[in-house]
Amino acid sequence: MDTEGETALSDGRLPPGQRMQRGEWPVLHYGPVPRFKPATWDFRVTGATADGQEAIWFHDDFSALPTVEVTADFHCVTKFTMLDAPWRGVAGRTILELAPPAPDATHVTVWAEYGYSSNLRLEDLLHEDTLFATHHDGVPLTPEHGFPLRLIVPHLYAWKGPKWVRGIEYLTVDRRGFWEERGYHNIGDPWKEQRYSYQEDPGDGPPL
Ligand SMILES: Nc1nc2c(c(=O)[nH]1)N[C@H]1C(S)=C(S)[C@@H](COP(=O)(O)O)O[C@H]1N2
Ligand SMILES: [Mo]
Repeated sequence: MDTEGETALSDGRLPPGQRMQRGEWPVLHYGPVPRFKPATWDFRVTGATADGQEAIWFHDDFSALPTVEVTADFHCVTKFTMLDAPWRGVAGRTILELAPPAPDATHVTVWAEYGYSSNLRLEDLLHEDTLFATHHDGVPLTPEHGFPLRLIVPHLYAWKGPKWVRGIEYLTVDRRGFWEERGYHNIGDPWKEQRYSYQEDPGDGPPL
């Protein structure tokens, strides 16, 4: 595509400091790619739930939940942006409705294989574009992109979307996740260019 066309296409859609990704969708994560084991896979909702009980879905049950389709931009803190990524999966708000939080819950930790985690405000999970994605571009996610399930939070940097996600934990006090405790911003809004924890304002996150 010529430069002018690309500028028109991305006009107003590239957050500050981001550039458009050309070609292949990069694979970025810390550690190895886990192997999916359908017999033992589950998705758990723990922590401050409304009824004090854990909710658990095994893979077949999770696959039967209602799905949504979302087309959204994907912003990685390493500065690449992918426009119009087509996802399918279970809306964040569906999980919140089926396994609601206690009234005093304010945040969640999203847990993935090997202990990777990220923290979000409840409203980030309720955002209309947030989904637990099973498919990208009409086909199941590949193992390296998070099969069988990953979170997508389009309005935040992509590290806020764990691949190989296994559950959420409701929190009554915010707690930093994996990258948030290693120097990345607790909120991670790309439009405010909230990349690093040293940019946090008071109230943006728990003390480091
Ligand atoms: N489990 C897990 N999920 C993860 C990560 C990770 O290290 N582990 N990295 C995050 C980061 S920094 C980005 S940019 C996206 C990259 O997703 P992709 O590899 O599908 O492009 O995954 C996010 N989810
Ligand atoms: Mo990233």
